Amino acid sequence: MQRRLVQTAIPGPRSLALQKEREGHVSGGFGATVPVFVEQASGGIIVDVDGNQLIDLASGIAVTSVGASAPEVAAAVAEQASRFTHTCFMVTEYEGFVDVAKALARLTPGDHEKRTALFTTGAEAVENAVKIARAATGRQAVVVLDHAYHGRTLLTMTMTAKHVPYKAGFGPFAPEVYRAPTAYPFRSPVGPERCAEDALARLTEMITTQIGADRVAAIIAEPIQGEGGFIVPAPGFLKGVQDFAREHGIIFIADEIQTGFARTGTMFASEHEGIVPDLICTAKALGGGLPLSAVTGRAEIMDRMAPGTIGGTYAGNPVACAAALAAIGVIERDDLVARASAIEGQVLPRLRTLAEDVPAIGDVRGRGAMLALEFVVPGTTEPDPAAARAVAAHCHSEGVITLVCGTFGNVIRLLPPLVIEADLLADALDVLEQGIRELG
Ligand code: PLZ
Repeated sequence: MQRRLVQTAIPGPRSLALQKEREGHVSGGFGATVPVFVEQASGGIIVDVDGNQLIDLASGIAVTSVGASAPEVAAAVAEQASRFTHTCFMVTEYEGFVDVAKALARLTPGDHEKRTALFTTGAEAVENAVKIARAATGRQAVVVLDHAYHGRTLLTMTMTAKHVPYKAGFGPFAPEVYRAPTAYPFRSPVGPERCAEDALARLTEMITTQIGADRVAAIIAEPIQGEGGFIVPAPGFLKGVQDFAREHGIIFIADEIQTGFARTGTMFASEHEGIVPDLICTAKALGGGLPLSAVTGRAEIMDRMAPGTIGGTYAGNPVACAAALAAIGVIERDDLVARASAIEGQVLPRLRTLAEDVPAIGDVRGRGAMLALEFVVPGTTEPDPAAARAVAAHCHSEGVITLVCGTFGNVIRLLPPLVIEADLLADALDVLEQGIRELG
């Protein structure tokens, strides 16, 4: 049984010393949510260099769904590394790459014929999905949504909505990226009931009148918006977007980098929306902690690409592929889809009850093990980022790792490893609840 243990201040003296050393060597451009240095991590616990045991409600931002040192992943990595660490798939090939492609064809939504291209990071998958959509359609425009997050590279940063910290100072941005409305029920100008139809009408009007649908290569959407605030789109919105895309020969891309691989209580969050994306971007949990990303899509789109037109030195690295196959094996064997639903069942009702008591909680939302609280000035919908920061700070000092997100910085998000023990999660929720009640 794992348990939380806080035996020094957080960060403790050894972390503080390392932090000081870091400051002299590491670019100041990196933040640190909880400035502790890690010794070891597994299941739902991260052990720091001062011997504190912190409960992990972040999973390294939705990566370590099977835990940060799953024995199956560790063994597969060691076995592959002892045979070869790298060849470059564009030079000489290896089976792991093909096996991951096969697994993605089987697991992603839709039973059409699929092909996969592997890369390394999430941003790289999104960049390549855009390249593929442009090449396949001969069109240039890319439509992204309000509150979107797609990465930090030049193109994906352009596609990302939020100015600070992702874009400020980093322009000029990539051309031919257009932002359309999203269906954010809590902040819908017409209320949650009419949110989907209203947002869809504005999106289609914007595309038709400002871009021209016949110029659009792709519309890309996160089926639950992650960094933007764990926004679950109003029911029917994404289906409407997909139908519009189909009608106009636009490729519909789902960015499932954060939502994929059991996280939301289905293998992919697109399933909740009844959509079958033409292309789907995955990363994060795919690699079981190693850097691996993918674009999986309709064979007729993916095969338009001539040999040599996409790739990368490390694209689909063999050690990362071995880790991915092991992680997927654990997700399926241990039915982590059901585990994510069980986490929702444990957490969501408790957060909803809490929200009835605490007027600073404006909204409780999410699916599976991707859940969030949005903080507002009581009695209004005005975002209260200070409240979210205060709750997170309380959690951190008590040994619970929580992340803040959202366009307005006022959302606390919960992303535990899917293998977290129920008692450990309950303890983390006690700490969270205490921090929220102390807001007064
Ligand atoms: N698309 C939906 O969530 C990464 C970013 C954290 P990379 N999200 C965490 C940060 O502050 O950098 C993400 C995502 C979605 C794309 C990405 C990008 O994935 O692997 O970070 O490039």
